[in-house]
Amino acid sequence: MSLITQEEAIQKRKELVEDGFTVIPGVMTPEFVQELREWSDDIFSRVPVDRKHRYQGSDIHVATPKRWKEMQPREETNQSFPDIMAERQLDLPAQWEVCDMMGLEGHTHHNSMIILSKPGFGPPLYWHQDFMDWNNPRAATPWPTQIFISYYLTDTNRENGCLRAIPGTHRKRIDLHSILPAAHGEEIQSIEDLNHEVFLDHPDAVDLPVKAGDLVIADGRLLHAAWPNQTPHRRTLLLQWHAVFPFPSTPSWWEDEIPNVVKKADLTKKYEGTRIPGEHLK
Ligand SMILES: O=C(O)CCC(=O)C(=O)O
Ligand SMILES: [Fe+2]
Repeated sequence: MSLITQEEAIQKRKELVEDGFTVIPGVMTPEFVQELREWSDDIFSRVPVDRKHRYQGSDIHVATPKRWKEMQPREETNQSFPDIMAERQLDLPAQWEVCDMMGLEGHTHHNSMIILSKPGFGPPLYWHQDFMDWNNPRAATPWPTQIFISYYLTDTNRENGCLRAIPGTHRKRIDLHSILPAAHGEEIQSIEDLNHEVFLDHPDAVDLPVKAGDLVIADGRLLHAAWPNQTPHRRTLLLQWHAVFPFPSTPSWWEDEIPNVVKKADLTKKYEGTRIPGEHLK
């Protein structure tokens, strides 16, 4: 039996397109979550977190062993290494079933995942969006082309630093966009004052508390942040990046209008990557 009905999958897809995120409950089994918790706790007992990653909590990149071989020669560090656990997450059948039912077509990934964590009493995560191709007309698609798929390994709530998001900001410019430095760069990482506006509450923000093992899917363009962890317990998140609907392909189920800038995109042109939204965010 499927985790969700086809009707629910279409509803989740609608949320992802319109709000920029959606949650599918119970995609990982409690046993797998437990196994991943032990795996990641062991890594955290050995790997110190660089101060520059204090707001993200950590930034540990784990590749599948196959991918690691292709990346040679590359030195293994405690922040970047191969592990079969990456493959087991990326290949999770229930995840692929849900993505297929949602009609997330043409997906590809780089055979790697990221361990992000928030230690007990860890600070908040600043508002940011993670999209890196804002000069490209693909930034203007009404459907996602880059998504992050994540699983929290504990139940999350406001107290232990759950995720927050501002619905619709993957496609609509708001006041915050004009004051935010590029995500995860030196400027935002060097902010010391937790009362700085990059950490402030926003009237349109919503909390996204989840259960351990729920699947969170979000558009890479979405503004999101996380509350501080006010408990002594670590709150870990495993995150995968996926590309979907390779530009300029249109989802087979798309029925709404397609913006001119997308329809008339010059596919021969190269666009310099940037994390700062420009004319494609209205
Ligand atoms: O910690 C979280 O809940 C979100 C992490 C995140 O969005 C990031 O590190 O880019
Ligand atoms: Fe993020």
